[in-house]
Amino acid sequence: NIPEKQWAMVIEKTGGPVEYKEIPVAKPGPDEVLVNIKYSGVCHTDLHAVNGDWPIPTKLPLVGGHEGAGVVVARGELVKDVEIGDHAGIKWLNGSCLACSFCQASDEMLCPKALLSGYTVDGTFQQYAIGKAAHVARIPKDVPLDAVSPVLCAGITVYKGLKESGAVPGQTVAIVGAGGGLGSLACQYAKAMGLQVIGIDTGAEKEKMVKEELGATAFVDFATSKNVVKDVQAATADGTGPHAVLLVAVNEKPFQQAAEYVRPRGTVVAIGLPAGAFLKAPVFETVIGMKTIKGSYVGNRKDTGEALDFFRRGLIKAPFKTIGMSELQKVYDLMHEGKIAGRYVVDTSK
Ligand code: 8ID
Ligand code: ZN
Ligand code: ZN
Repeated sequence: NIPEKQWAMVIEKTGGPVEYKEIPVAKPGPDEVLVNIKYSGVCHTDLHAVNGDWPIPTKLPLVGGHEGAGVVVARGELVKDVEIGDHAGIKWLNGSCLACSFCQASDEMLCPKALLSGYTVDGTFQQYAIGKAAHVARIPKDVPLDAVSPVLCAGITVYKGLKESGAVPGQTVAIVGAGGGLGSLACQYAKAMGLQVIGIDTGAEKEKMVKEELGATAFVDFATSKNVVKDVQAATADGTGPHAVLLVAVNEKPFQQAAEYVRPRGTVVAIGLPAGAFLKAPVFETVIGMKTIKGSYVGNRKDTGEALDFFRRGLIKAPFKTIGMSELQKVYDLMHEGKIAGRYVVDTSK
């Protein structure tokens, strides 16, 4: 009972518009599964893809989306370890070669042949999406598909970023963009990992959410603070700054500021991908403070399983709002204005 046609959100050209359309349901290849997507989170990456913000072009026409959670309805003849009826997630890394030196080292996100959902292959803003069986996320059946969908990109990415930061329980991490999709999950993963959180973002709604719902111990409003560097350092116990900084904002400024307020020996992890942006750091303070600056990009299959397990154990509760998939443009508009506290999740049946 897999239909021939389905509803999807499609862009024909870079810049949009994104249109609600009936398109054919694809058939899975030998090593692929077809997932009936129930819910898909909307990541700022989807908006970057529409806008053509990055140096790599997308496929066109394009079905965006890469936080898709649903039920496996078909599989190719080579697929043995995913069953029809299993709950599965299609994430940013749709597939990789599994043979190159990066794949061999479990760094499959660095695979030169990586397939990217909602970017180089069609993604999850459709009712039936294709994923390589080796890479679909295994979602436990007792987990709600709407609430778990943002874990499939935002959750995996911030969990990996926190591991890459080297911060250990008891230490302090600053989350820059704490009120957004990645940021709200970062606050929750950080807390679950035993870290103290300083949230940096703007506005009363995000401040309330970050402090009261997400468990941050301090909040710095980047728009009203007279000196973000001083305010972030002042929010740490000894005033020397956070041990780690996770940059998940879509704005160049904090990428040029974080190395100033991170603690000596501390690590700045760049995750957000503002268009055309550059990192900057004062050489003197970076050297004499022995500071580390690095990038972090989604996560591997092991990180995926671990991030999902934190969620299954009830450690991750980040606010989300659900909206019909046909209203995706509204979500993009709010996202563009920076007005989303937490994540939007689209319901593919509407
Ligand atoms: O693997 C990766 N590296 C990866 C994975 C997933 C997403 C990277 N990303 C990238 C996205 O492409 C995007 O560039 O992470 C970025 C954040 O994605 P998001 O969380 O989905 O975006 P959002 O929900 O719009 O949240 C952004 C937040 O940043 C705040 C905004 O107020 C918003 O809450 N912000 C901004 I814009 N400027 C800020 C500043 N100067 C700021 N917060 C603090 N200081
Ligand atoms: Zn994403
Ligand atoms: Zn590879």
